[in-house]
Amino acid sequence: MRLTSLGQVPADLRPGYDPAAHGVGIVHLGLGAFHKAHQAALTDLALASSGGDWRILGVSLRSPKASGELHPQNGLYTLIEKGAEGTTARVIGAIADAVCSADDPEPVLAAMAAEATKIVSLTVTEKAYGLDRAAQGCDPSHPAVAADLATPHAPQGVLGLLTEALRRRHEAGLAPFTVLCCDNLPENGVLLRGAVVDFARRLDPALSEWIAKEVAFPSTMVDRITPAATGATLAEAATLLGCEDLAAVETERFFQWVVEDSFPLGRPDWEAAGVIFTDDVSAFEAMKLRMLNGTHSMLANAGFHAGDAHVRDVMADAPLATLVRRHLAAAAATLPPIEGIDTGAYAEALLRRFENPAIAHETFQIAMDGSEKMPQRIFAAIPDARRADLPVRAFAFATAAWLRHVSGRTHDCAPYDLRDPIADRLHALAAEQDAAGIVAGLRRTEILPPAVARDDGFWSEVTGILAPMLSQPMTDVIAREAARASGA
Ligand code: CS2
Repeated sequence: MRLTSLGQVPADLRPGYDPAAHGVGIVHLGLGAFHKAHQAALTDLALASSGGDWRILGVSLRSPKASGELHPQNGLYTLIEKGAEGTTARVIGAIADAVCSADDPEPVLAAMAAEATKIVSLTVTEKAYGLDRAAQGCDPSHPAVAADLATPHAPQGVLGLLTEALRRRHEAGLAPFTVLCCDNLPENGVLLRGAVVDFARRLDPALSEWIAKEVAFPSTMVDRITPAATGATLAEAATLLGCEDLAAVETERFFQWVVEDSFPLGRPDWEAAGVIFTDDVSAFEAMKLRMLNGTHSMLANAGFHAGDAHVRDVMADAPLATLVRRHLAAAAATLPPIEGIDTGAYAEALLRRFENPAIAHETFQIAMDGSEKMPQRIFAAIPDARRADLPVRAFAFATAAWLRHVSGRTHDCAPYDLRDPIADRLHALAAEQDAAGIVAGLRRTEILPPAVARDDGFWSEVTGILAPMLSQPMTDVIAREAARASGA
């Protein structure tokens, strides 16, 4: 029997409110495990504490998998929270229904344009937006952006859906919804605002001006380590519930959500769930991107090739764990101070989170989409390090490890797919080149900020680290680097 109603759920796992008594006020684009473990779970707590019509219509953009799992369960799913101190679980009632916009964008647009919708939130991954980061606009060569510019009334992509829904509201004389970008991008609200305004300008300058003037795009920092659900996750949920739950998700117990408080049409009482509201998220965002995500990218690219399948395995691999600590310290040193935050304590907490024995977070998963992740996680820290006269070795190592991954070399590991939106370009740049050739090729791309591309000293360090990574066992390169980092 499959989970379809709360009547099947043991009393101690049910939400602390009656979901049916609350209407939908949020449309969420990007119905992945992260949304279910983070924004939906925290909205669930806010509903239990303070009520309101804040349930969520979840939208899968491309693959109908997530919506196909949740729709037959009436949006219900089990959230399993795991830490060294044990496991807790509860069923989330915040998602009212789930649909897939690739099947038919019309119901999604209708929901976004409905007066009851006050917020459209997004976790679609960095690559889905079609951003031109340097110009703070949209990238018209991105496949979804190009398609939606050609058929703006039947959009499939993020910018197309947001713009068409906002157009409909404007035409109907309705106030715009708040757009809440929850992806790991620096100043994510500002970036998304620039992209939507630019996209709309290409179709309708008056609409673009209205969006620029009237639509709120608060920036947010989101954090919760959430691996993709596995068969083991579903089996655990079935044992807890006594029925089948194909949409169950597992995550760590920790979460953090820092949000700029700019919601003209209101929002759930997220404070009640522990969300932090602030006027300026950017310092928190930089800390999280450079320390958590930057270290994640380094350890994933290096660890995958050293035979560490999961982050917890990396932490048990002493030389690589030394490089994890070095990277956290190097990243912390590039950050401006944040009132009330001790980056040393944050680094210690991250080490414990990475070690979490109950979470099997795959290094291969984190290594995906490096071209979209490296700029804000690694490259952005380099000019700050240079300005403060700090060493850049940790960032050079992280960059070399990414280039090793991109190179496709398999002299010491099994063959793997390079998963990246520009995998073909990266493959052409890196396959069959020596370290100097790969570095020269990368320096000619737009992936690097110009100041970093020009930094000869940095690239000579990267080349020196990458050369042995292309022919020697990664474990040997890591062992030598760890010895150097510990001053041995
Ligand atoms: C990870 C993130 O997959 C990745 O690239 O670095 O998903 C990370 O687990 C989250 O940002 C944690 O909040």
